[in-house]
Amino acid sequence: MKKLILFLFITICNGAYAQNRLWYTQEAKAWTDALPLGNGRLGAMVYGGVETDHIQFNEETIWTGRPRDYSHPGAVKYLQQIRTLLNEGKQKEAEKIGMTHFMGLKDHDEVEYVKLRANWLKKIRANEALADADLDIEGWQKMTVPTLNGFETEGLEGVDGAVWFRNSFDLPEAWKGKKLYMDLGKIRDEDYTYVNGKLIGNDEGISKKRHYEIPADVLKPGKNTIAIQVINYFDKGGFAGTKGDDRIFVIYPEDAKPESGIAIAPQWAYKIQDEDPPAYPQYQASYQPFGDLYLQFAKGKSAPSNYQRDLDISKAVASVSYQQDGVNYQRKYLVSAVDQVLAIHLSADKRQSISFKAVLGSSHKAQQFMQIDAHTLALKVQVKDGAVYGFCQLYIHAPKGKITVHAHDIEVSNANSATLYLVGASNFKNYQDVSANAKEITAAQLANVKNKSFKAVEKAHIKEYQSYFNRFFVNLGADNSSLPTDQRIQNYSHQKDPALLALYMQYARYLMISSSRPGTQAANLQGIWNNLLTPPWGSKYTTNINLEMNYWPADLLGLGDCAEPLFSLVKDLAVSGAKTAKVHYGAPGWVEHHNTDIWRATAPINNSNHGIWQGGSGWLVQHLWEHYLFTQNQEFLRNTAYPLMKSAAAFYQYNLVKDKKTGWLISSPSNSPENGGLVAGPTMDHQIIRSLFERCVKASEILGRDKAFADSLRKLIPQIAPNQVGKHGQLQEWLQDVDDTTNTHRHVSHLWGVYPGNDINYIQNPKMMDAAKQSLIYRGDDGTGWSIAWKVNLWARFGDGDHALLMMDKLLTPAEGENEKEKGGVYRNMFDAHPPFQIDGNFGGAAGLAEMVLQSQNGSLDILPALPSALLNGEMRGLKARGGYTVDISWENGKLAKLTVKSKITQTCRINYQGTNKTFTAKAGKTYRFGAQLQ
Ligand code: FUC
Repeated sequence: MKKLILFLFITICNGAYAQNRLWYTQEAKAWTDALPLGNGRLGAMVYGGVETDHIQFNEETIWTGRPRDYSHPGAVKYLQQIRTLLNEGKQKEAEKIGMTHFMGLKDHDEVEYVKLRANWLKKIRANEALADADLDIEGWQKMTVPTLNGFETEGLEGVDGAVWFRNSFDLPEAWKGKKLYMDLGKIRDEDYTYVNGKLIGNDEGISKKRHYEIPADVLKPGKNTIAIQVINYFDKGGFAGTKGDDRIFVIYPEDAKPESGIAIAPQWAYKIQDEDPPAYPQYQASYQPFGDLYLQFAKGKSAPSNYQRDLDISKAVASVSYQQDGVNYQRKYLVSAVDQVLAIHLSADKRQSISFKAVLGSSHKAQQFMQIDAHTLALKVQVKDGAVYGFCQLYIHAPKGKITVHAHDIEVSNANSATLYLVGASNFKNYQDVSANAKEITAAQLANVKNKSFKAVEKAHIKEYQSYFNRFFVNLGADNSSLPTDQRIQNYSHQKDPALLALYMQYARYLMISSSRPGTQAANLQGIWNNLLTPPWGSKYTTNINLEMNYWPADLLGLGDCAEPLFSLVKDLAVSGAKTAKVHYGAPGWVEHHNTDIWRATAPINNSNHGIWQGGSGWLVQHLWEHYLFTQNQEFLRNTAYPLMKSAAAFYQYNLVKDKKTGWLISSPSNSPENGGLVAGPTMDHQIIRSLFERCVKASEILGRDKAFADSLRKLIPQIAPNQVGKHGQLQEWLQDVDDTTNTHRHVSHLWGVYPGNDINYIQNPKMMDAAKQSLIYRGDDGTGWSIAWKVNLWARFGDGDHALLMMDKLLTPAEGENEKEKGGVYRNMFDAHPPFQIDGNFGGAAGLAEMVLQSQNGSLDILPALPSALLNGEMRGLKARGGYTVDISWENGKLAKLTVKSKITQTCRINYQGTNKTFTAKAGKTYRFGAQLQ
């Protein structure tokens, strides 16, 4: 009997373990193979190499830039002119004025930059010695080109400036006296190309393929040298190849084709000439990596065996284990919120067999190492072109071992085990203040943790982490987790492995708990994980879909408190956005356009054809309203949500203008996010504004205040341009019926009203729902990661679970296909691929899976509103619903089996299960159980 209980216990534990586990039989090669850890503030990516382990780490406040004002003084003078031009149908002219006078201010003045750049260029061009034909290039470094993502991925991380590349070719006898051509593909950003010391070509532009003529008289018999000065002003630099199949790095005579030419050897010698170009003007700041910790071990005598690397998301602990030379090694990694530390523990089953060097490093050029004491090494990094520095301290405790702290590393020999504690902080206090003392902060963190055993740190960490994680449970059936996760993704189908969907859901929760906790910064485009100095889209906050999507699953999946950083971001934006409202629109209240960063930028950026979009503030504050609906926390509504909603509404109240043709109130100038250019009256804006006004009215009723304000909104609501059905049966994306049904743009902005909004639904406006669905059909099923995730939610709102599941399947396709070409899907570590990595898809997909099982936007608990027919059996426990409900649902054979409802407050509860209704008074805190027919 005892044995049976033990067996059952082990089976259950293993089952639960397997379900919440990502695991691999090899170390990470790419960054997107590495396993993410985080405590909301510190992030780490674990590669888990046997000989060299790499732990890349982040701290959420290390960004470029500085506290500053982003609004463009005088912009408001052009507002009317832009509106008039749009009214007259002169979009291009309106965009031109917008671009010159209405965009936010860049960090570093552009006019000044042009001068500085010209001077710098003059300086580096003055020295052509590195082009000399006979130059001795002994000692130059080597690089294989092309590098599609620039030379920064080949060891020149962070290098902006001038880099010389050298190579040579032998002139075939038969080509003597002929003029030749040389094709080099794309070069970022500018190049000066020499053959035998003579300049033969120069061009600038990252998308132009370089095709140069080599005059016959430049050539000589035998060896000819090529020297190219590559100038990279900012971001990626170097030979970027081509995306197509064109043959490049080839030389051929004028009368021949590239195919018959001679290939230039892919290995080039290079030398950095100057790394200090003038700072590039930027609209907004970028999130930065912090540093890298490498653990270097001696090469074993034999090859390692039984290698495993995993991440247990039920505990937020990663581990690596393997055997080598008769010893079993184990490594554990975690980032604790309790102790604010990245903790690593190395152990072995043979005494004194742990020896390694822990090397600290960073891609930031400005770095300073400090030997703190006999166990501790510190590293300070200064962000280039920015006010922020990061400071970290690595402490090692290694029983029975010898510890030596060197200039850049700590060496440990012959220890029984080793515990590494890495603490890190920056000087960032808030978006207006960078006066924190990171050295003192980290010293205090270290003093707190250093005398604790790894076991104690791990125990406290797991307990705290599980206080979030254990609030929700999901089981969707059959499980392929005996396969390593990368193979599991390759083999995925919802029939064979529906448990991968469950893992995807829990993984999103894991990512949220790890990247967004009360008191931290909001999860950015990459959560808190980033290894690049110039990450895609600055790894900042895009507010025309991405930031909002990050928080779709928060309340729904029991992590409402993890949305606190979003709310505090909104609070800050309301301050900086009030300035933008005034300076750009002469309006009260506050406005946020389509992007923000850690300094709380709110002015339009990038380009007037999509940067002037007024909807950011209106959309963001609805997250606060929804949080109130989910939690029924009146104090939150009174003190936090409503004041921010009200001031966001005040902006639109002032800023809506009467459309001459229709008489409706419209939003102008604006944009249907990133589609169709600058316009007057995009549908999405009106849905957002109408919903915001309605919700403000409700909030004022609940709170019993601001009656006059609510009345003024009430009057405006019916005047706002309504949703319209167009000639193709679609929901119009714009005021005019101009939708192109072949347009498969990734943004589905006009469907905001269906999801995440509720401006359109089957109860109030079924015809409009049909039109919205038609629009989605026209848009198609493909897209970037987040676009697919949005469509999962939309199909769930349309009640079509099978289509929603089809979209989930797409979200789970491997991002890396043949030919290294990436597409929307998942990487091996289950990060969402836009591509590249963008975390929104992870969050949006998880929300979509919940929408299939429970919806609550229409005043009732809608049970299994979009259950895919293929997900026959399953269970979700701990789902949250508007009204303050916690709901557990299980289903069998596609039908409801058990339902449990618990309400936070006493209220009338309506349940709707596929047409069967139940209404009763739910008492606060009492649990109600129902069977298959809601009986
Ligand atoms: C918006 C989207 C892009 C990307 C970027 C971060 O601009 O249109 O697809 O997600 O944000």
